[in-house]
Amino acid sequence: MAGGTVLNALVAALCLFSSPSAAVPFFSKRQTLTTETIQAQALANAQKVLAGTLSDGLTRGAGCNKDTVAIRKEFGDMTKEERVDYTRAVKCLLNKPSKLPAGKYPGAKSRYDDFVVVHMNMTPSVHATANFMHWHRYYIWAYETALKTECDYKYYQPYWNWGKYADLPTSPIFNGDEYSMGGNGEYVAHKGTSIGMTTIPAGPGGGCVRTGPFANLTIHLGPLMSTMDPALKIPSNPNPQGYGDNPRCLRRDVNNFFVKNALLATTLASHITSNAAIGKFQDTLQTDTAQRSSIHGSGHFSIWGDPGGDVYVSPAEPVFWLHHGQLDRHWWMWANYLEKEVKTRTSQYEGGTNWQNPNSARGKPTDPQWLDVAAPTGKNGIPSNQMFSTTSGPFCYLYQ
Ligand SMILES: *[C@@H]1O[C@H](CO)[C@@H](O)[C@H](O)[C@H]1NC(C)=O
Ligand SMILES: [Cu+2]
Repeated sequence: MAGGTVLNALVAALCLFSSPSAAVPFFSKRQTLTTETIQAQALANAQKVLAGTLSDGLTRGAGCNKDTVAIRKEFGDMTKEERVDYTRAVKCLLNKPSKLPAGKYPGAKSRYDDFVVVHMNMTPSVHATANFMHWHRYYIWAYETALKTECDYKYYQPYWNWGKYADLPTSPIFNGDEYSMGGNGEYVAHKGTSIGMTTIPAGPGGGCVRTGPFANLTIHLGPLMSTMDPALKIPSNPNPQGYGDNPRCLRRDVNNFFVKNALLATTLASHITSNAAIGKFQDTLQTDTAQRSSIHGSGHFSIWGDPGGDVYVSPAEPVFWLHHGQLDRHWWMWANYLEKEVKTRTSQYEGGTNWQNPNSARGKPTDPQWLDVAAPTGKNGIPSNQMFSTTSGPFCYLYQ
């Protein structure tokens, strides 16, 4: 891809551009629900759906019920034992061999990297598209499944509640202790960046992660679209598609710029309560306004660094999965928190199939989605309409 095309693509996907519809304010005077109330209502309704006392319009087998359903927790709400088992299992995937064809992706050094390659391959067809949330739901579930089946992880995929921590570097996710997801990067002098309408100031990190379970983690794939200060001289990948082996440290620039604005709990609640149709909901989730950058992009850029700030390679940042877990939860809350809307919202599907072309072919609920080598055995190519609910199709989980 040409540089300009690549930048447009980033802007479209990591969400930092304005559109006429995005000028509509999120806030409305009648909205007073908190994210806690929204969560509680969504869970109550989703449990009714599971019990068969409320219809979401889908059919589901008896295999997923109140006794078998998994409960995904916020990372900080997990016990220390649960958190340590999670990072142990992630490190296990980082140490297992890749299942990709030998030689095709020289930077894919581990089973974990298989997931990164799949995301790199799929990026243009799963961002700013109809399947954005469906594909990522499927992708996270496949990762959770790999942690459990290939690395004996005993619990479920955690999420990062964006509105919960006012100071991210000292939060249970990033405080760098043995129960965290590793610390911030070491401080190195660097500049911020400007993407679309948003200027991101340099944060308190920028260097290698030296503390916690992912201290000195080596990243091999990418970068493909780094957003870090070029003065940091992050080495380029030997392969133009980013698939070559480019060993370098995991860098973070965990910062509070976004949690003070786009990721405030009040902003998140308003986003859920102010967008009744999926098209509006998705667009406003992924696009900037003059007031604030998009919710999805803001999570990524709260971690930033390399590869966290790279739209193609960002799953190589271990906290990617907590961020996208929360994105899935945000969609789940939107679909479930109003009892009368559950049926309508569950099956809504709208948008194109290519991130750079808003006029690309419309996505259809029957479109199969692909995870290739990341799919659990026999579970590749599942259509989007099997991903409408977290308790139907291949899934059986709720959020607490
Ligand atoms: C990480 O690497 C640095 C620099 O090589 C080294 O000083 C440090 O001990 C390492 N830390 C861990 C936890 O391995
Ligand atoms: Cu993605």
